[in-house]
Amino acid sequence: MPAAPAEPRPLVMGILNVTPDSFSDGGRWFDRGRAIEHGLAMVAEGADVVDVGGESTRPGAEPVEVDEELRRVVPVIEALAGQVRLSVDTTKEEVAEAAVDAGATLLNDVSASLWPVAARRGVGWVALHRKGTPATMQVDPQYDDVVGEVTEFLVGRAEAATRAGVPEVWIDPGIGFGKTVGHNLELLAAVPALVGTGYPVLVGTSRKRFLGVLTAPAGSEPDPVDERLPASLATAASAMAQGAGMVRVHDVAPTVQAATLVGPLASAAAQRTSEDGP
Ligand code: HH2
Repeated sequence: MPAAPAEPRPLVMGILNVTPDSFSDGGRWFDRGRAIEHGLAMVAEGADVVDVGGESTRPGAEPVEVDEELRRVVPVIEALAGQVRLSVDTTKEEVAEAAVDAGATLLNDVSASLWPVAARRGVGWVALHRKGTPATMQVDPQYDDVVGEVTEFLVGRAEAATRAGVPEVWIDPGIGFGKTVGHNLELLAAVPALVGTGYPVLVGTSRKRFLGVLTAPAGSEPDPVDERLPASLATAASAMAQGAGMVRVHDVAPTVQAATLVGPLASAAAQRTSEDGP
């Protein structure tokens, strides 16, 4: 008997930072050959998208010149093209254009400004909310209503992109981009509000600092980056269970396993609710 078709699951975007200074894996994949190997390993683990970045966005990161960013990301995208869907994590138009030429079909844009490129090239676009720049964003971020402000900003950008003809628009609340621990938690609890806008939602919590803050004893240093997998999985699973269509992660295999459970769990919950019905 043929196997039943697998239930569709939320997508998993694997992170490939071709950088010397990313917050969790800086330098590990900076060598081109190792970056390509790591990209292929994530494909083997079930990544639906591999997100190639050549400039760290961590708080305080040094900006990277266009030529250097091109040198980092383009050969890696060329080498992986055809094996998996590729996105480019950039805020620079020239890099976005060259990445599309090399085979990327999604622009992952933490500046939420590159939709004209996505429209012109007919590729997908991710709009992320951030407050400030990497240099300033974690200096006392303030909101009156973080969920309302983030949602309004993202919908505004997504509507502009859709009007411009971008064929696929994702929205991302930008966990850790100008947000306190409390703001991050509020946004993670508000995924249904983002999903309710009608745009597919991408969430990235993987190994971020706020997880280390929340898991460490009060008043002590955050738990280290390489001890944040359980918290990364818990937050990714929570986002997916609330309707996020894609999560951006460093640890692909365990996240794919978690993603695979979301559909059957939702079906089982729906079944119970209907059995309990009036
Ligand atoms: N987070 C980071 C970078 N890009 N893109 C999206 N769409 N959503 C995110 O949450 C997001 C992102 C920061 O993480 P990382 O790439 O691991 O680190 P760095 O920016 O230091 O390279």
